Order: sequence, then structure tokens, then C-alpha cells
Amino acid sequence: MEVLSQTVNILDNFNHIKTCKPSSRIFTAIPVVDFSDPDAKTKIVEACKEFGFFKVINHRVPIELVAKLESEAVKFFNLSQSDKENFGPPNPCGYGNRKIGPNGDVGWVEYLLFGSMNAQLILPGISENLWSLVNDYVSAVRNMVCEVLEMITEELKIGPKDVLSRLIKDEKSDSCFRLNRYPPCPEIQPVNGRTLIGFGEHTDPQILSVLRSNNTSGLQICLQDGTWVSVPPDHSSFFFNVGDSLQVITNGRFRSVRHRLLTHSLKSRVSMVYFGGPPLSEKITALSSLMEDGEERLYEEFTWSEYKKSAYKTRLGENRLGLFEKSAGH
Ligand code: GA4
Repeated sequence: MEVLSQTVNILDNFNHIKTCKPSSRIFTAIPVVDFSDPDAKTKIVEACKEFGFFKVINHRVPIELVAKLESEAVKFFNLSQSDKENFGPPNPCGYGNRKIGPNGDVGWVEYLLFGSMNAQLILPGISENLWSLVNDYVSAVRNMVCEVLEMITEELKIGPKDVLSRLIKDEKSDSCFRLNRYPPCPEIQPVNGRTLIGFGEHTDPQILSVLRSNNTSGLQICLQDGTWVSVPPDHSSFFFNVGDSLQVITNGRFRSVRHRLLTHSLKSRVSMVYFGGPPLSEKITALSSLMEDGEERLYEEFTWSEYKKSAYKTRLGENRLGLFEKSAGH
């Protein structure tokens, strides 16, 4: 009963959000990018335009590293609740349980947030093993993201190879990382015909995010026509999301994809997500080399620091970029 009332509270929490149309459709058309395919860069750009989302296979990130990090994360989540609470709150680094962000959002999730990876913020008390695996994983995934950004640059023909990748490579880049565990949510799903939310719908504010999960379903993305589709899990691949900043840099050509996590009734979902963000002082605006004659910028220029501050004042599901649209009267 207590669990049920918590569930209803969680659902109430989402009532203010205008969601996409519910659907149990499986996303079978998911763009798959094979790094060993000579056409990879064309496929990436097409996927970023159409969905803001794609899956990468043959990625060269050692699978043993991923497996070791997952098992170390599970060890962490298996600690007692009070031991885990010692690492909280997640501000900007630490443990969080159900509460997401500072503005009252909640989900059926617990997590460890590493708020700013490149600043080498250390989480006091965290096991050395976990810490070193997180660092190795983040640097492997960062390299993969840089590779993707360089392929995008090449395909779009937008100047020096590192025009985008430098934003993530820079030692001042404000990238972050999170380990999530979505506990199983038995018998109470769905409630009143609605499905329980693990992590509510949102777009990522950064440039590109990379998600890897164990073989448990739950991820959904919102298509351009407004329907939600379920992404079949694949523990050996990585899922890439375009973030708000890349939507701005490409002047709306790439789509910052709305996504959310539903709970699973039996299995625990464990995921690791890297968010590639630029240095705080970096100005985010549409790249001149991309703009066509007479094309107007869709968004006001902002620094990443300004956008981040503004994002942290919003609720999870809000349209954060809306505040920076030219037509918003800025
Ligand atoms: C969404 C993407 C990342 O998970 C995150 C999230 C952050 C948080 O969990 O603290 C935010 C959310 C995310 C965007 C709006 C604000 C901030 C919760 C929230 C309500 C770590 C991030 O960078 O932005």
C-alpha cells in the first residue's frame, strides 16, 4: 500500500507535463551505426536529423571495462540504504534516491552522479576500484564521442576536424556521468492505466550523451510525430542522444531527442550515461560555417554556464530551449 501511494505521488508529479502520445510500439527502425562501415558518418548525420538518436556497434570500447564497471556499480547499489545515503546529496556529485534535480522531480530510480568529470571532482569515500573504473570508462567513451563529432564535422563539411570535438576534449569541458539503478516495480504497473516512470521525459542539455544499459528494457524515445517508442535493450552497444546544445550549434538541423525511462516489473535496470558538455565559458550558437545564405539563427547565443544555470531552474520535462528561441522575445 505504501509503495502504491508512492507510485501515485510519482505519477502526480508528471501531471503538469504535456506528454507525447503513449504507445507500446517497439522502435524497430532504430538507426544502427557500425563504426567499421565506410558510410558511418552519413548514417550518423541522417539519424541526428531524423531522430536525434542512434545506436553504435563495433565501437572498440573494451566490453570487459563496461562489464567491470557494471558489476562495481551493482556492488555499490547493493550497499545498505544508510551507507548509500552517506554519499548524498548529488550536488554536484553524489548519491540520489528518487529525487531528480533540485525542483521536485521524482522517479523510480537511484543513482550516483559525477557532476563534472573533467574537473576531477572526487567523491570522498567511494571505493578506489569504482573511481578508477569510472575514470577509465569515461575517457574511453569520451574518445568515442569525439570520433562521432569528427565524423559529423566531416560529413557536414563544417571546417576544422576538431570544431565540435574540441568542446568535449578540452580539459575544462563540463561533462558529467551517472550510474543509475531502476529497481523492479512489480504488481503495480500500470497504475490506473498509466505506466510508472523510472526517469521522466526530458531532453539532455549537453552536446551528446551516450547510454549503455544491462539487458533490461525501459528506454523510450519520442519521435517527430509525437509518439513514444520503446528501444529494445542491447547491452553490447551504445545509444547516442543529441542534446540541446548540439541542436543550437546545428541551428535546429539536429534534434535534441525527448526520452524517458519506464520501470520493468521484474528486472533491475542498471545504466551508465556519459553527458558530453562544453567548457562553462564556451559560447553556444549556430556554427557560421553551417549557415546558408540568409539563414537566421533560431536561438539566442548563450554560454554553457548560462544554459546550465537556467536548466537547473526548470522541471525535468520542460522545454528548456524554448527560453532561448529568438521568437521568445529575448
Ligand atoms: C538531464 C540530463 C542529465 O541526467 C543531468 C540531469 C540533471 C540532474 O539530474 O541533476 C537535471 C536534468 C538533467 C535537466 C534539468 C535539471 C537538471 C535535473 C533537472 C530537473 C545530470 C543534466 O545535466 O541535466
